[in-house]
Amino acid sequence: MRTQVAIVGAGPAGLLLSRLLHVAGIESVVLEQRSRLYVEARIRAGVLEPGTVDLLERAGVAARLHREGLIHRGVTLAVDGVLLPIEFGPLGIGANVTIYGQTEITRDLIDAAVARGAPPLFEALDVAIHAIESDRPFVTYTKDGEPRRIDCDFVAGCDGQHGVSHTVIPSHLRRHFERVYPFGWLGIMADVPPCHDEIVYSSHARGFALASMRSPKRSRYYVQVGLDEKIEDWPDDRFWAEFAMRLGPNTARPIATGPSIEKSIAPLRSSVTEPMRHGRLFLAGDAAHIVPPTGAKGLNLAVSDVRFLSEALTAFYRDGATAGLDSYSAKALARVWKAERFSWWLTSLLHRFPDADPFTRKVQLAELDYIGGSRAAQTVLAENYVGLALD
Ligand code: FAS
Ligand code: PHB
Repeated sequence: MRTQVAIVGAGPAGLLLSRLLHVAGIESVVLEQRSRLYVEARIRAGVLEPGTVDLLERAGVAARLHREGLIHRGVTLAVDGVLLPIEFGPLGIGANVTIYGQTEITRDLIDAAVARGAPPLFEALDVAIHAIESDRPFVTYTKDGEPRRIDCDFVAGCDGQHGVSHTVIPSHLRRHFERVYPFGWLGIMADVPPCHDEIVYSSHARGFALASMRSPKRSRYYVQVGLDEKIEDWPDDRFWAEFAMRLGPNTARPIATGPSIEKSIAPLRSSVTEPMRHGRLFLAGDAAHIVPPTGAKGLNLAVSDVRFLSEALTAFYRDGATAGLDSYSAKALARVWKAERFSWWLTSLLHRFPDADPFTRKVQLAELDYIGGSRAAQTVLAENYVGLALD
């Protein structure tokens, strides 16, 4: 088989890139190791920056998002139960965020790919990327036990944090930066009305908690847990009690409890692999960078990488221009590192670090108190939260 761009990974990065290339008249093939059922069942992000919504509109897959997505004009911090609303408009931040699950974006993109007769190649195993330093790269894989090969012009590594594409960059040219946090997030999904009309990030002496949602009838909640904790340590009753304690009595009063329909623990880390391009291989999304979900940046960074890469590939095929391809890594990384900083800062501010001394908690409380009284500090937080300009 031959195509113009071979894409490894059918997460939001790979699926959206394939869609945007199609809109520009460029052929691509998406290779995915998992089944369609598995990919569509994964529960992950929920907060979309305006730039993400804009690109999904350009891709022609935003109709359901506009019907079902929730517009949020602010975000709320809670400090030991005391609420600190941060409204974007009064701070001069004209943008809003949209609440719409990553699961739904994945479904919308797969449906669009199937509708155009170009579904991802699911259950494509043993993907290997070859000859990226030549102008004739190719990808091999196994499908239904049969070895297969795709010849292409470019390879997009969109295979996430456990993918293989970043390993194809020669190790002496690859730089890896990482920060692992001494805690994780236990997340639940429950078909109960959200306890608050905005997202609440709660910093509490017992630990961090997050109140989010997917719809007026479906809530998405998280509590910080230790790295040694297991899902079986957290029956629903224990989660609901701990979640209420960490939000504080006022915010917790409207909590409607109910059975969890999903419950999982995710570790937190920050990491970046540089460069995001080598020869004919381009990395996008979690394949190149991971952020702790505190700043709601993971999915949005994947989308901004895809914006830059799709524009660069479109310019190449339209008029042979290579400037976008040559500047892709530096341009994407400039935005990635700003989001890495914001996500690290908000994680460090809101979580209880197991080895922290009392001084550390006092400094956290002082910074939160400062944010509460400073328009400038709230503007900085809001500007980063809604997403920095895509210049
Ligand atoms: P993805 O990981 O989504 O997709 C990569 C795809 O590549 C997967 O389908 C995988 O099966 C496939 N793949 C991997 N190796 C392959 C191989 N060798 N061959 C073929 N296919 C291969 N972000 C937020 O903003 N908010 C959140 O709350 C949030 N929660 C998260 C919870 C978890 C458990 C995880 C892991 C991430 C979370 N994220 C969150 C971040 C997440 O949303 C990512 O940023 C987003 O999925 C990035 O999309 P992709 O880059 O497409 O990577
Ligand atoms: C979510 O709704 O899953 C969510 C919201 C905000 C975050 C992380 C996750 O920062």
